[in-house]
Amino acid sequence: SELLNSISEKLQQGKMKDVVALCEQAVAEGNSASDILNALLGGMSVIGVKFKNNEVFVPEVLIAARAMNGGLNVIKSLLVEQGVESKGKVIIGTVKGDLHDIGKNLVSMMMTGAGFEVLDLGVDVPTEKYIAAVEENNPDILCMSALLTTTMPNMKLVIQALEEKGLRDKVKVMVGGAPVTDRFAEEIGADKYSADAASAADEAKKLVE
Ligand code: B1M
Repeated sequence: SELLNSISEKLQQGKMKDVVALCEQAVAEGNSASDILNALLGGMSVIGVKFKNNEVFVPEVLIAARAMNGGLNVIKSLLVEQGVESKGKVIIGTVKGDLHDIGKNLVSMMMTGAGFEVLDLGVDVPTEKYIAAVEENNPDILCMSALLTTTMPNMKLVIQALEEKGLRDKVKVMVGGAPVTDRFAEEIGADKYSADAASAADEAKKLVE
């Protein structure tokens, strides 16, 4: 629809206020959360291609990402139909050196929607912070996100630190992010790789069953 197209376009222009207002309008007009999400993701993927081709640069991508997170916040409550009883506890964060948070935020929302209690450690999370959070909160699952080939190896460092602290068999480890693969997950000793936020939430449910 025209409204969903303009969400995508305003996102590409980095107009956060417009994106938020249009998303609110879309919700009010009865559009589904997944249609609105697809409009947001579509806009972000245009930006991703332009970024790769050097047609836009970090500042433009950053304001587009802000608009994306603004739109996500509007549909959050729709994505998250309240799970009554807690399925378990999840800790999530983007690894050290990595500032990408959109995918992580989406995974966090889907996990919440699936009934998990989610503790989000944010971005650029050092190994010690993951370890301290696991020690303090005793989660069922630890989720790590990485969007850069240069920060992916930090996932392995966290798993090694869990092993060294004798915590590895107390928590399931899930990993994801654009450059991460099933094979990489296996290599570093993670329990599960997920390609997207919805399947991450499904896999999380299976892991705690
Ligand atoms: Co950056 N960036 N970026 N960037 N950026 C990428 C990732 C890149 C692929 C663009 C490109 O060149 N084509 C490239 C990485 C190349 C590589 O390593 N192979 C790149 C680069 C190079 C950089 C900088 C180095 C650029 C520079 O400064 N020269 C720099 C690094 C900064 C840093 O982190 N230290 C940088 C900076 C930025 C911004 C800050 C400007 C901004 C981030 C803002 C923010 O997040 N708040 C940004 C953005 C937005 C992108 C792109 C355009 C979009 C990423 C995104 O949000 N996608 C991206 C291009 C692309 O991916 N095509 C790019 C939408 C999101 C929903 O998808 O995050 O993949 P994604 O999440 C998915 C799945 O992967 C999965 O579920 C999600 C939803 O289905 N998933 C998980 C994610 N995490 C999971 C965890 C799980 C499970 C599933 O745990 C269980």
